Order: sequence, then C-alpha cells, then structure tokens
Amino acid sequence: MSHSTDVTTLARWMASEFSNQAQAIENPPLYAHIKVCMRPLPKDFLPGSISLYLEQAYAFALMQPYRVRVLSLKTVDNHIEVENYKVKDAEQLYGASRDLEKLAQVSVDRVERMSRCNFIVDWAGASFKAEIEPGNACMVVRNDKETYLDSKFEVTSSTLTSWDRGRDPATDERVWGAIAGPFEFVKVADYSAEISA
Ligand code: CYC
Repeated sequence: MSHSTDVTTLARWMASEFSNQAQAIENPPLYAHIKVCMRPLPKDFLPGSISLYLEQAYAFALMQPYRVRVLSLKTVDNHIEVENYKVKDAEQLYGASRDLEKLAQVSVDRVERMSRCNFIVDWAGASFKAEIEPGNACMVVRNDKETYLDSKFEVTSSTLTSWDRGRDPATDERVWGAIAGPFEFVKVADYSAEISA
C-alpha cells in the first residue's frame, strides 16, 4: 500500500521505459507506437525532490525524441506535485534516457521550469492519479495555434496511462491530442533501483 505523499514509490514506479505497442497494433490509425522513458537523475539534482529525465519518442526513432523534459517530484501539503522543466540544447542529450554517460551531462543549469504546468498527484487506492493544476494556464503553441494543456496520467507498479490534449482557450475545443482515449503504456524496463531512498 502507498499513500498520497509517498514520493519515493511514485518515483520508483515512474522510473521506467514504457511502451504502448499492444495499443498501437490494435489501433494503428489512432495510436502510434510510442516509448516513454524516464530515468532517475542524481539525488538532489533539484533540492528536496526526486528528478527524472524524460524522453518521449516514436518507437522507430528513439534517438530523435519529440519531447524531452525533466520532471521533479516532491511533497506539497498533503499530496505530491510534479514540476515540468524544459531542457536547453536537448538535441545534445538525445538518447540519454538509455545511456548513463549521456545522462551525466544533464546539469541543473540546463533546465528551465515551465510555470503553471505542474501536476497534482494523489494516491487512489491502487494507483497514483495526476491532473494538471487548475487554471488552464499551461500554454502550448502547436501549428501556430495557442492552446492550453488538459492532461492527466495514472501510474501503477506496471503501467502508465496518459492523456494530453491541447484546447482552444476561447472555446475549450480539442485542438490536438488523442481523440479515442488515453495512451496505454506497459513497463518494458525498470530503473527503480537507481533511485536512492
Ligand atoms: C505536452 N505533456 C505536454 C505538456 C505537459 C505534458 C506538461 C505541456 C508542456 C510541455 O510541453 O512540457 C505532460 N505528458 C506529460 C506527462 C506525461 C505525459 C507528465 C507522463 C509521463 O505523457 N502526450 C501523451 C502521449 C503523446 C503526448 C504519450 C501523444 C503523441 O500523453 C505528446 N505532450 C505531447 C505533445 C505535447 C505534450 C506532442 C505538446 C508539446 C509541444 O508541442 O510543445
């Protein structure tokens, strides 16, 4: 059993490579085969939190991830928050989620906080459930269109379910992101041993 401030368990469960291969095979037009790889950064990379380096990539192009971020997990009041950081010159780090020598080059001066893009996380009995913070203020420009992020994810010991959508600030209509439901990922590699308690 876990609880709503158990950052270590959440970090251990997230510290993995995840694949949605089964979903992509079942539903080729709707879901590409994607890998999400989250690798622990050194303890106190950002003080008072557990940080993970994240790469999201099409399975056929793992060395050209389409999204590179650092996630920082910490306890706030009676829940967990996940902060979202951009990474400067991320191209030089491509592949670092599967290469510890490259991972060592991820330094704190390269990361830049994306404000208003925090997730609020609670223990839900058998999983952690996360939702983007209220306010519709995590802005994403895609194809020259400004959107706000509507996002949630759920983590168990063996799965990651995530659903990111961009919405029009005036109408709340979906502009980008999956239409048929969340991405369903299964753990294919486990890096939890790299997290020090
Ligand atoms: C955007 N995804 C975002 C943003 C956040 C997350 C905070 C907006 C700010 C940013 O660009 O960082 C957060 N997404 C998450 C988190 C997870 C996650 C914490 C759990 C690990 O998945 N999103 C998905 C699919 C994939 C996807 C796996 C569908 C193809 O859930 C992609 N997320 C995606 C894209 C963007 C995004 C394409 C917009 C990035 C951009 O265009 O700049």
